[in-house]
Amino acid sequence: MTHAILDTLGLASHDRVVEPASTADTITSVNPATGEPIAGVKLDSKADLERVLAESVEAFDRWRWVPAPQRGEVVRAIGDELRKYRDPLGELVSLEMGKIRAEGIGEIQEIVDIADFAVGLSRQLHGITMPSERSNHMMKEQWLPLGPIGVITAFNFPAAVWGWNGMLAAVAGDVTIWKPSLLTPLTAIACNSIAERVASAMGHKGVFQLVIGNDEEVSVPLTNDRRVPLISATGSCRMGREVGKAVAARLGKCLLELGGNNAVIIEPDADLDLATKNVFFGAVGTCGQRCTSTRRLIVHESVAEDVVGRLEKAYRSLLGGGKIGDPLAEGTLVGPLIGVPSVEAHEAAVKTAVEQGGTLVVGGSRLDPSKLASNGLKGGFYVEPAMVRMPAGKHLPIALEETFSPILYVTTYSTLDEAIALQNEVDQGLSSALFCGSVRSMGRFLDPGGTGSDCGLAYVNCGTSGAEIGGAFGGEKDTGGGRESGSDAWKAYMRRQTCTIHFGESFALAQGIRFE
Ligand code: UN1
Repeated sequence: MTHAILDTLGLASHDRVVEPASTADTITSVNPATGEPIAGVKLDSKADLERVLAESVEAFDRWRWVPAPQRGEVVRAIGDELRKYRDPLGELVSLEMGKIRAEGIGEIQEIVDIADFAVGLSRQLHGITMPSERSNHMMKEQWLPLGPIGVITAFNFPAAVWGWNGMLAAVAGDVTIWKPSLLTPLTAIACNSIAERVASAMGHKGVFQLVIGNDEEVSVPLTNDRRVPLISATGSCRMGREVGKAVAARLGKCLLELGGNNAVIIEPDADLDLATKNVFFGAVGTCGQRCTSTRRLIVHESVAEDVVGRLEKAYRSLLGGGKIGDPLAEGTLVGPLIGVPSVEAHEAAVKTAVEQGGTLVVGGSRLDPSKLASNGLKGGFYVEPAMVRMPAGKHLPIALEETFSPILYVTTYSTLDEAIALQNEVDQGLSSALFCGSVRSMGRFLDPGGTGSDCGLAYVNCGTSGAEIGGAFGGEKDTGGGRESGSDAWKAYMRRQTCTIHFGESFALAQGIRFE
């Protein structure tokens, strides 16, 4: 446990953080850039979860009484503290998850941004009023705190997704019980400790809870617990189906943010330089480990050779130029995958694509050990991002699946309708993008009748990843339908009450019913 970052963030002396070990009650956090252990983390048991649940219920009973704008003041102070620690926290994200430093820091910035958003929101948790059909009656809606909420997050955004949920939940009057990925527990401890420390110092202990444990001891009982009215879960479609089923069985609420299989369409009149840069970032950035990563390129046949040529050049300069490597080193563009299973899945998908008739244009293997050494790397889970061409106008079966690694499948089309049909052919519906020069193509893609992109996120002349916090984030179909972050996503963390008030004297029923 020699990392300076752990000292700066107070993790080295945190009572949950121990020497690396693999025992039943400890998990080791591994640096994907080297394959070496960073530190051990004590796991929670069912009994620990029970204690956390009881504390959460008590904390909720105090927190719900605090007026929303005062809850906003607490979130403001948390945002300020996160600003102070933004860089070391971002570096911890890079160390534990493997995304490059700029993206790690960007992730903490995303929490700061949503904290700011939530502070403003704390004075705007508006309900509407509506006219009553009866005289001397008034109707209005109000939004009330929901309770302790469960937030299950994935390794790829080990901090920001908690922020999106936790900051909104806090102004809403809820207590957050965070269950992070077991691949990134240190980031969770660091972020949650800051939030809980700041809130406690302002007299509000227990608003930010953390449980770290396996499915059987922690996730399953948390998901099944009726004291937790909302489970917000980010992860695979498989996980989402299980969580969704369990929560539905007790008629609880779910907010699901699951897989994506996002495409970019490039029209013949698009700015090809802009399009190529965005596709490249979307496909190889974060080593293809965003839900919003660009996985498919649907390019007009008249510009396909040009675009593929530009992309191939970019891939080759990435592979040859020492730009894949230590995520914390200056100049690195692509870090490692999270672990060995991801490396294996990457190679297997590329192999399958070729077997299914695809043509491998570039990349696709694990990074050659000799290249690793020449880049000053000792180990780690590195791969070459891959680009695979599919037959014209159709998908290879493998392209319909989400492989969580940097593989870009390319096909061509002749009409925009055909391209949109291809884009919508997958089960997932998270993010989509169109590059075009004409307002007609844009209108077709964003058609108000909904016949364009079927995704929750639709971009024009920008790439599929890198959403801002101000919009509602999430997707349709197998992506799960949930919305997090901006816009009116806060409503998921509150319950709506329709209030009808009679201030007259005469007995009156709705629908004109007489009951004399
Ligand atoms: C995810 O990959 O789970 O839009 C979230 C983006 C980020 C969030 C991605 N702001 O790419």
